[in-house]
Formats: sequence, C-alpha cells, structure tokens
Amino acid sequence: MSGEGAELERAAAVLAEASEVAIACHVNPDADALGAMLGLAAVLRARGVRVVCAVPNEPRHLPRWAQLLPGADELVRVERFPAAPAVMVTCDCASIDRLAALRPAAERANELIWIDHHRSNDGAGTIRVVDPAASSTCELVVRLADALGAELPTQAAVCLYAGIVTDTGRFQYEATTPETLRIAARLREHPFDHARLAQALYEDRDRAALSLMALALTRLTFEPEADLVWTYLTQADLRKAGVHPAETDELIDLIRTDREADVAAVLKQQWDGRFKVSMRSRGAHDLAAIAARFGGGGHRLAAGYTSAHGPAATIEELVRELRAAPAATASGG
Ligand SMILES: [Mn+2]
Repeated sequence: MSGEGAELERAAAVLAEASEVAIACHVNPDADALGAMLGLAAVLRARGVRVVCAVPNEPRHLPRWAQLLPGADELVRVERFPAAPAVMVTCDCASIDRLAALRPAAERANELIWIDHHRSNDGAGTIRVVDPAASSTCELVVRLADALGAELPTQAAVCLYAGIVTDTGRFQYEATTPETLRIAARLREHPFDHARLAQALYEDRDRAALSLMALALTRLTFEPEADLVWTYLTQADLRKAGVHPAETDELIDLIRTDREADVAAVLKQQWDGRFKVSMRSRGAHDLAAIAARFGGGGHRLAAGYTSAHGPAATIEELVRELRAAPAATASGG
C-alpha cells in the first residue's frame, strides 16, 4: 500500500522519542493481536521505554496459549490504562469500536499509531501503519522494529512468531509472501520451543469442546444457491457443555474444508443473545465487502459481523447478499 512506508517511518520516529507508550489490542484477542501488542512491548522495553499493555475485555479472559507469550502476565486492567496517553498504539483493530472499553483512551491519545492489516478499516489513528496485503499485524510490527533499528529480543520473537503462524494459517494463506517466511525464519533463530508453542495454539482442545464441535457438525447445512455451508452454536449449547466460546474458534477451519462450498460460516451466539458470524471463502467472494454491509469487517477471504437475528433469518439475509455480490477478483488479500 503506497504511503505505508512513510507512515512506518513516522511511527518509528515517534516511538524513538517516546519515554512511555500505551499499547492496546482488540477485544477477544487472537494470537496476532496479543502477539503484536506483547511483541512491540518487548521491543520497546528493551530500549528502555516504559510500556503499559491492556486487553479491552472485562472481565479479562485469555485463551490458554496466552500463558506462553512473554509479557501476558504483565497486562494491566482497563482502569489502570492511561486515560489520555501521549503515545498510544493499537494492534490488529479493523475499527475503533474493536477497542471497546479502551476506545476513550484512543480518542484522547495525543499520538495514535494504528497498526493493522484488515482491508475494512475505519481510518482511525494519527499515524496509520495499515497494509491490507500484510500477512499479519505481527509482520507489520517486525517492519516497524526494523524501521526503528531495534533489536528483537527473544520475548518479542516468541510473540510475533505466534501471530504470524496463526494469521497465515500456518503459512498457507495467500498473504504468506517470501518476506513473511524470511521474517518467520528470523524469529525462529531465537531460542524458543516453537513445537510446544504450536501445540498450545493448535492441539490443546478440551474434550467437551470437541463434542460441541461434533454437535455443530450434525447441524451442517449447504445452501447451493449461495455456495455456502454453515452451522451454528447457541449459548445454551455452550453452557450445557461448559465450554468457553473461544474453545470452538477452530470450528470454522473444520467446516471450510467442505469441498463443495466456496463460503463457510459459523454462527455463534454471544452473551447478549446476538450471533457472531465468522466467514471464510476459498476465493470466489469478497467477504470483507459482505461483512461491511452488516456492520462488520475483516479480510477478503476471512471476515465477520454480528447479527441481531436468529440463525435462520441471519442465513436468509446472508444468502441474499452472497447471491447479489459480484464475483470477487483474484487480486489483493
Ligand atoms: Mn490479524
């Protein structure tokens, strides 16, 4: 993206001068969001910068793999986050509302460095390090550290590697470039147990969560006119199984393997009763555009939104949009 290089230099200049930096990531952080935040924090701390990091969730619930990311135990609660930071950085946020309880701090920040790779992005931030072609926000953090001329401490390497591995689907998605692999290789030069990290990220499932995914598979439905396969889980399902919603995040990766459908969707009911819709495409649909029509966002081939309707009405609406959507072009990411 043109201009991203200049913004990268501006961000590096601001961070080079800062004595204190506040960093936030989006609610319900994935490994890219949390990894980018903690990775940048480790880079800045190694340079003597005072860093405060927070996740906007209240109450804070972090997935089990988060304990393998250095710095995760030093997150502060939202109320301890600076109310009007001189320099604030956000990681992996497609829009300012993804900051939830930390949004007021971002709005009052003097300098707001916005690091993100989502295609749908609402333009927040005084400095925008936004590259929709980047594999991950963690890759952008490595570019930023390089622009700073900063060393990557091992603590940072672990966090950034976790984000790159997960956001590239273990180096399989189209945004995985030779540069992504070179950056990952650089991170792997550091002494950390990448195999154990991968197990924590991908092979750490609760048996109740597996059973819940089995239930979701029995509800699998194909909508041929929309090239869509989908399923759903309700709050009652989650409660009955005693499973946290995040434990079923990989359900989408299971149903997207259906060879007959271009689009896969999982509807998961939230605490407030609404359904979170996660979508993936094999390449024939621009899901960022579809999600934006429902007030959501994401990437071309992976996007989501929240629906106030039940599963049937949500899918009816989605089928209508998918059928009306023009075929996606193969460019971009
Ligand atoms: Mn990401």
